[in-house]
Amino acid sequence: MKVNPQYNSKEKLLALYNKPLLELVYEAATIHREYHNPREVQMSSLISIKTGGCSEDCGYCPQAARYNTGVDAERLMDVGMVIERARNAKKNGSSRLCMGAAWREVKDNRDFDNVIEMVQQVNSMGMEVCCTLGMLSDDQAKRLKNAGLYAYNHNLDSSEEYYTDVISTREYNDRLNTIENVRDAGISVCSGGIIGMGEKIEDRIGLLMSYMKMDNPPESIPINALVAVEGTPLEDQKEIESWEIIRMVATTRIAFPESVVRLSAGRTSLSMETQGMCFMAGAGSIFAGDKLLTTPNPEFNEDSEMFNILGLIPKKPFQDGCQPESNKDLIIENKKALAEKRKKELETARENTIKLKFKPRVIKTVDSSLNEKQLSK
Ligand code: SAM
Ligand code: DTB
Ligand code: SF4
Repeated sequence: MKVNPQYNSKEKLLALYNKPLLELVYEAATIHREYHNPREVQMSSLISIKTGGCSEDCGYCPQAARYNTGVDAERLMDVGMVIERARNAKKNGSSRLCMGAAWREVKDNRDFDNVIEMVQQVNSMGMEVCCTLGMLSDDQAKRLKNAGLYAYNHNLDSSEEYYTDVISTREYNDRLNTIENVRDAGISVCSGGIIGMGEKIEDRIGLLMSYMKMDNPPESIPINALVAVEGTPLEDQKEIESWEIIRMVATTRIAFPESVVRLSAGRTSLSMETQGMCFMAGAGSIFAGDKLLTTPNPEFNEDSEMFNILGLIPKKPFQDGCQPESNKDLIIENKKALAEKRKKELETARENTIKLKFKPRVIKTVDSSLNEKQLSK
């Protein structure tokens, strides 16, 4: 059951969200146990492979170039560094690696070729690879799939109505198109939202309704609590109450029984008890490691202690789907072949120039013995 037909309208979902809290949690916990192992929680690590300098105006985001948040624009991280971080994440128990880039959309350039290589290499380490790189064309989605990408994260973030209050540089429909391209390429869809941006409860329900309307809703639904960063338009937003995130997780759990509900940004402000209620209500994943993309997150050790106390176990990779194959990327291979051809042409040209410059000495001889005598003089 991908979507719960009992809650397929705005009104029904709103009534569910507003149910007495413990009844809501009980219902969510019951559904969770039917579809998932309640002790398993996936640890997923985030790497910001391209930080800051983004052209978009997302009101929550510290990486938008137009806000003064102290996040500097950096170049794409090199492949070796990403692999080193991935190894560390795996060693600490993460079974998924999510690589994030502060891009509006992916461009067909060298940076994207490097991302393709990152995907190939991390997949070969036996981790689920996820990327969040902004908008994607269908061809770009296919290239990522071919490289071995397991999931793509692209959040709708709020209801269509509230979206325009938070972002003006792109439309809700642009996001929906990318999700469709990802889906069509056969990549697992990870899409969710943020609560605590000043939206109404109806907007939280509106977000869920957008997924409800899809033929195939996301396999993963991250629920982020806003991390209000100084310098962004949402810097003064007050922190959500703990029961708001519990309600949102529980409602999402019940509405999409098969999806993995991800308790994402904002955990540093949540007590272990609140997080425990979220796991009880169906959260099946966290981001692990002391940093999200640019903001703080609990340390590995803290989470490991929480797992021990709550009796949770880290979920192994590929429990919900097969590991994709990593195939050679034709664009990169063609570029390499072309570069090799150019190199050879250059070498031949260089050799020819040398030959031209240093013409071999020609000795005119009458007979070879005379020639030898002349030479020995
Ligand atoms: N640039 C790409 C994009 O927008 O899709 C990928 C990176 S972007 C940082 C990924 C997601 O991070 C956003 O969609 C949003 O849900 C989340 N995010 C960004 N800033 C946040 C904040 N301050 N608090 C909570 N979530 C945030
Ligand atoms: C998601 O929904 N949350 C993560 C991940 N997907 C990419 C990102 C959270 C970012 C929080 C702000 C920051 O650290 O810059
Ligand atoms: Fe750019 Fe993504 Fe941040 Fe928006 S959320 S400003 S697109 S990095």
